Amino acid sequence: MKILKKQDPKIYKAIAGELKRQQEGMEMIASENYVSEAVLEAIGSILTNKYSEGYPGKRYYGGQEYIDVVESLAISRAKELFGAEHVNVQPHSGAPANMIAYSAVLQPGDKILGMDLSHGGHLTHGHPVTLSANIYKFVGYKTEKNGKIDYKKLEALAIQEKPKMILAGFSAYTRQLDYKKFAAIAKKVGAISMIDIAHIAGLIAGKAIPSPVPYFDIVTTTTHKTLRGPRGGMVMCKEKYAKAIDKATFPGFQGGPHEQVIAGKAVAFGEALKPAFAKYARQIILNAKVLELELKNYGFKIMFGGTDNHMVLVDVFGSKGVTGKEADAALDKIGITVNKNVIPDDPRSPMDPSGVRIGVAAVTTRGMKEKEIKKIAQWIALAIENHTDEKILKVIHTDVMTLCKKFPLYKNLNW
Ligand code: DSN
Repeated sequence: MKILKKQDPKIYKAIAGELKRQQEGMEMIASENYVSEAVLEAIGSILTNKYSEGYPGKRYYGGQEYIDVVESLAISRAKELFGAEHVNVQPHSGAPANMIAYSAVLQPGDKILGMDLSHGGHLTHGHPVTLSANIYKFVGYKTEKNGKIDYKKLEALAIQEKPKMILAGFSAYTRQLDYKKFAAIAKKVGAISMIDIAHIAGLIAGKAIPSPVPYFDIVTTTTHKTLRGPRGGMVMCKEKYAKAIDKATFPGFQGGPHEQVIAGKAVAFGEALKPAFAKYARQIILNAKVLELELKNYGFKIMFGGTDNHMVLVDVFGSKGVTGKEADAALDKIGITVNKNVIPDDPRSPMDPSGVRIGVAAVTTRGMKEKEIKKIAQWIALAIENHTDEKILKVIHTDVMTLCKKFPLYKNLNW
């Protein structure tokens, strides 16, 4: 970054500061990860200069011979990775991918059954503050006391509400969904089935958990969470919906695709097709289970009864009388970044909820395994229990930084 450093030292300094923060701290926000140096090179490339509205072989502007290679590779690798019939790699991120999917197959006012946000769903699955909730009518389903979805209840709700779409997927739910049951309910009521796999796409690609792709009409995802690609989105679907999805993406919702990011997606998909990625995905599951069990031992209530994926949702207020905001701040001080999060039907506000969400994908990318996760759980417990004791927090912070130094990031990056 020699040129940037000279030309715009303020921006350079902020980027260098962020790199140091990422290297010295422990990233445990469940939706974050570290891309490879090859992905960084692709997204920082001159592909950013090109406009390429349309699709490979059918573009509106000239000069697409190399762009078409990049986008075609991204599509074919995604198809191979997920076994999808059709893939659109142009969505800029997860929220656009969901809006594209809704608008491809629904009319304004149509009804969608989606998971309630406080039970682990996502803002774009029907929260009233979103544009999609202004256009479509969302009805929320919830989890039970045991943390599972009652599929009989979901079926009864679907029969009563007659939705046009049944939407599965989440951003803070931690259990394995029964894909076949979702698909069967959708079929029974004549609804389109859609699943948002943004959080678990890497686990599915790495075959660490089952794939929903064969069962659902439409599958949306981001590419930057467990999948470990650049910040972006993607829509997969059955051939039957291919034309509608492509049309809804461009010209329906977006203009020119970001081909430098699409190149980064292609590189990341190439990485995910290698055996090392499956190993990483399996290690995520092992690490998350250790985190769950260790935190339980330290007296924390783990929501939904535990985890089957890469994250845990912890009721810190119910367990220790410390609010989500206080716990988040204390963990920040020791160099462990998490996010405060609502728990099902949280009586507290989203700005200071009862829980924190903790994910292990990024630390797994760094190479941390069960032994390190046990240490991390101990530090998390100590920091939350002593969240007002600056001295203790400082000592733990030193330990966190020492561990991070043993698992360096970006060894070849010459910044
Ligand atoms: N912000 C992402 C997450 O943290 O889950 C989802 O949009």
